[in-house]
Amino acid sequence: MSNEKTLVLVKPDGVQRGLIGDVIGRLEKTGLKIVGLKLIKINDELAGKHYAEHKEKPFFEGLVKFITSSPVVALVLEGNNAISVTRKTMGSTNPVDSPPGTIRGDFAIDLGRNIIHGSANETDAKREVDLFFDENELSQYSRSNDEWITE
Ligand code: DAT
Ligand code: MG
Repeated sequence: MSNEKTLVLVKPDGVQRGLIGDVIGRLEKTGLKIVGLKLIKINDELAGKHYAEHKEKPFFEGLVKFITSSPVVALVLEGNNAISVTRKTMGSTNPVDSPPGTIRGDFAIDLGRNIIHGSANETDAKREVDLFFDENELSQYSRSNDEWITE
């Protein structure tokens, strides 16, 4: 068990479809703490850096076009196992393989319109949080119910 930060994006499809509240609500209810939050339009440069690992993939161009097409909500979640808890709450990359009860399973039907991004591992999480947020945009605070969430 370790305290981690992870980057989440409500992608352009989630924003356009009015799912910001549902997506954030599900993540919030896990007990993870929101320590950064903003609505931004991703440009080509940021998209290229964010999706650098996919540069050579045939779907890269479409992915960048999609993620830059309309604003996203970027958030940083913090808590024990924040990365894996968020990935579990999101579901699988392809919504078709994502079970009911997961964000992608409940709200999406297409691989290229899968509503949400969440960092895949610790290295990616650190890189992605730094890419999207300045240090002064992140808040450190405690909640009155923290002891009812984490032992
Ligand atoms: P994830 O978003 O679950 O971390 P990923 O990092 O492998 O998945 O891919 C990033 C995004 O790219 C993914 O959310 C949707 C899109 N994508 C992945 N594989 C794809 C494919 N074969 N065809 C089209 N889009 C794809
Ligand atoms: Mg990924």
